[in-house]
Amino acid sequence: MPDAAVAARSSDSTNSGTTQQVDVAVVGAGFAGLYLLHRLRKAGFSAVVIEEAGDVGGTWYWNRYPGARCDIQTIDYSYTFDSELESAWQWSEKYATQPEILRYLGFVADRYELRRDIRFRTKVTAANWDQSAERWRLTTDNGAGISCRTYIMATGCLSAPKPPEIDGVKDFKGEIYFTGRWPHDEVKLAGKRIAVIGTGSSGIQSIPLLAEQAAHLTVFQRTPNFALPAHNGPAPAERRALLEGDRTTYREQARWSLAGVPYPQQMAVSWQLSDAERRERFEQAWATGDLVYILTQLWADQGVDVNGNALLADLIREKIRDVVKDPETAEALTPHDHPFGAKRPCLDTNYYATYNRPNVTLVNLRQEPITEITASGIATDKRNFDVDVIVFATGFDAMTGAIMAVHPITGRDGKSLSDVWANGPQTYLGLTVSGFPNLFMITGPGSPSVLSNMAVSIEQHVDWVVDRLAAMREAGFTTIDATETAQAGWAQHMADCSMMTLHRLANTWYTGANVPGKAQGVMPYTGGVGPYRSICNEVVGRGMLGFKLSGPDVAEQCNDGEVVRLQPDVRLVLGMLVEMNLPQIEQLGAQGARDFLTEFNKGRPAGRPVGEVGDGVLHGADGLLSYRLYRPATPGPHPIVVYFHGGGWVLGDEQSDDPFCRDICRRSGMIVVSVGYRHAPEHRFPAAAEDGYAATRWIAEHAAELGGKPGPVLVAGWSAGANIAAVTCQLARDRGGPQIAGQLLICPVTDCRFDRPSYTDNAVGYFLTRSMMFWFCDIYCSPADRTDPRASPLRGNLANLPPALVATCEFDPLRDEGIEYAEAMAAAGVPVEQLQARGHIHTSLMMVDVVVTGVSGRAKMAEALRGFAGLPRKLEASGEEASPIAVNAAAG
Ligand code: N01
Repeated sequence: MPDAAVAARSSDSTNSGTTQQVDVAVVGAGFAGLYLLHRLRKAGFSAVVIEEAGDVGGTWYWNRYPGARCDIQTIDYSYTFDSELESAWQWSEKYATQPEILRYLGFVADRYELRRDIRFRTKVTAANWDQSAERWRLTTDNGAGISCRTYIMATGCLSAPKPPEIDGVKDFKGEIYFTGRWPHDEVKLAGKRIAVIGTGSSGIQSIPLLAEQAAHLTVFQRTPNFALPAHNGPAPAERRALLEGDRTTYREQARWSLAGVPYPQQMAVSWQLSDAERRERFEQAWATGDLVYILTQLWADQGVDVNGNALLADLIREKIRDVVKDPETAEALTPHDHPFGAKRPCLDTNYYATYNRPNVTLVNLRQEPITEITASGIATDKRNFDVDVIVFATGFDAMTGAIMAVHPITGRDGKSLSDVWANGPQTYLGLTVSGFPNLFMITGPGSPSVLSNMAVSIEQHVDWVVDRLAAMREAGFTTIDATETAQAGWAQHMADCSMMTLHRLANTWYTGANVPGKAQGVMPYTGGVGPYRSICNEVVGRGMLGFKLSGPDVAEQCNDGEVVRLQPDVRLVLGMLVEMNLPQIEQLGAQGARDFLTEFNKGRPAGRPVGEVGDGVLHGADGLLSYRLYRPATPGPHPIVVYFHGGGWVLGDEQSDDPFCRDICRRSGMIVVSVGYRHAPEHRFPAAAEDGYAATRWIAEHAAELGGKPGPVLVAGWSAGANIAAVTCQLARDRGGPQIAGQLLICPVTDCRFDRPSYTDNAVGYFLTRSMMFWFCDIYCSPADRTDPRASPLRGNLANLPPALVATCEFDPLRDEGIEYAEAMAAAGVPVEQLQARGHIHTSLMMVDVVVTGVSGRAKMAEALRGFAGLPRKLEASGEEASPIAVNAAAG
């Protein structure tokens, strides 16, 4: 239906008695509610919007404090659903002011004649699901109740202001204002003594303007925040040209980006850049004045690795010290308690410089907490501050406040949403809650929401919901409810995602920490806007996976399951591999496959620096073999780990697992010697196995020359390399040495058979395929050789082997034989630890600085190696929490 026709048509709601009957009721007439109403009408649904305010605008209606602006560039913070609307409105500034954004939303409401279906100055006082009628019954504080098939919360994430939580507020005789509920009439502040409590975005935006008017401004700061200069002005011409040059591509890139703004994934990692290069990137970002840019574009590890993040945070701290003249004030304003970006950073105009004004005082509440508010001002445990005005910039009960606390919502079987969410919000996709049929949330907890450009996330949610409602109507379904399995799976996926970024390391409103007594946990989805969009699409593509659909005249439909079982970064990697349309390795021939692997490995992040990397040759079973040695930066001698690379006995060499060898060297504080053993088909079984054994013996005998600690060595390997490591342990036991203190087997081949369930479950789709393993085994050894324990160590004698850590991955054809080997060794009396990596694939643990969720697994491996060597399991100051190809994001 053309937009003009939609505008001319109002929703066809009816009043039966005192109840308004509609298909859909929406709470909130902000960015989300307005677009929702437009889309619902266009799809032919009758709809009403209930809005507490006197007009449209949502957050931009209420937050009228001096200095209120958006901090995502306005050309990105706009509706994109109608190109005519885009052409009809020109933003005047890079970051529009609150009045301009409110005018824009009013313009949108007028253009599509939305106001006539909005009930202003009305609050929903209760919402109950009526099971027999399969409708929501709403009561309101102003006019008729509402009966609707579908109830949608477009309430915004930051719309329920937090109470002051300070005693004595009622005693204060002066004026009190909340930034989140700023009066509509002019507030006269000139010449007054003003106090501001709070230094989040609202405080930081308002403080410079309040200081210009005040006789004196006193800022009460509990936690300093990172703020970056906005460099506001006209919308940057370059960005505008980019948008106007190809609007469709620009908008589409935003939709598939990580933060909802079209910036690419940054690939360079901090340790590949020199100090000067990092500073240059930083200064350029500082001059750009763009939050998303500085949050995502400096280096790939800035948002996911504490060390990579600290490099950036230090540069920002330097800037604060440069601007603020009084060193004590500068120090008080400098954040040290959270990684940059883990708490929502702010964009400012003259914020830090404001503290150089003679009429501004900063009170550090960490040193002198507020004890009470008195009739004349604010008392700390050290001083009294007499003021005329107190501005509370103390924030919101974010994400859940407006949905849960504003009115009781009662779902199926009388379940209350407050009870269901007592320990934190439970949702499926951040859109729905199991047991609350036909209830949707726009940008709810569990969706990218505040970690994204809200405009992009709102449009995606609205489109998804309205498209589903239309499809249900088409198919005759009248109710939709998420299953508990799907919801629990989403909670797991959320938890997995939260391990990829640093948000979990800060006490913020993202985690509920700002509200006393609120359940704690990262509430927004940290996996990124594009990945989230693809998951929502996948749910639809898989027959509304995780939803129960029913209707009076159709059979119930329920494709139950979890939409994402892979770790989030593994899912991204597999997606990228699919897009690369890689050849089937087993069809390339051995040399073709080797060439392919060499090329492929060029694209991965280089490993991190270690103390020294050196190459040499050693004696194998039948001649010289190359090796590469990785030495820690710490003083030696260090225990030695003999390492065997993966590659199905056919591919790879002593350098092909380079990032992993570096990582394990750094984490364990041990020398790693990676051995270039002989490969099939040139050298078939048992060449690789015998080389493994001979190399281990040679390294043990030459430990001192290699700078290592004489005595037992350790062995480790991945895939076919883990097969060689396992075989080496058996041969060393049977052939009188060398002494091996422990074995680390990562996704080992232990039995050359292909009939275990993991071979069937994971036959294709997870990089290592069943047919690839067939091919490797065929090249390496004949069927008759496969019963030899040097090919299939599971068939050997497992008693008296060195202690082992066996790591297996859930989505790996080799999973079951690895677990079986661990269990069989344990049954034979060998001390065995297992690491079963949930949601991982065969290559996950090797993909250093790509699969961030593999970090904890590698940390455990290093600990186990240290334990085998008789060292304390934790290496002092092992530091990094690994990094890239992941996400950090911003909000708007
Ligand atoms: O709220 P906040 P906000 N005693 O929670 C302090 C968005 N936004 O309204 O950190 C003393 O960030 C509290 O201290 P602490 C944006 O997403 C966007 O500023 O809890 N102090 C903190 O300093 C933003 O993140 C724009 O220790 C108390 C401050 O009050 C979100 O809204 C503009 C206290 C609250 O900061 C919220 O921002 C504005 C107490 N009892 C907002 N209680 C844009 O530019 C709290 N504090 C788009």
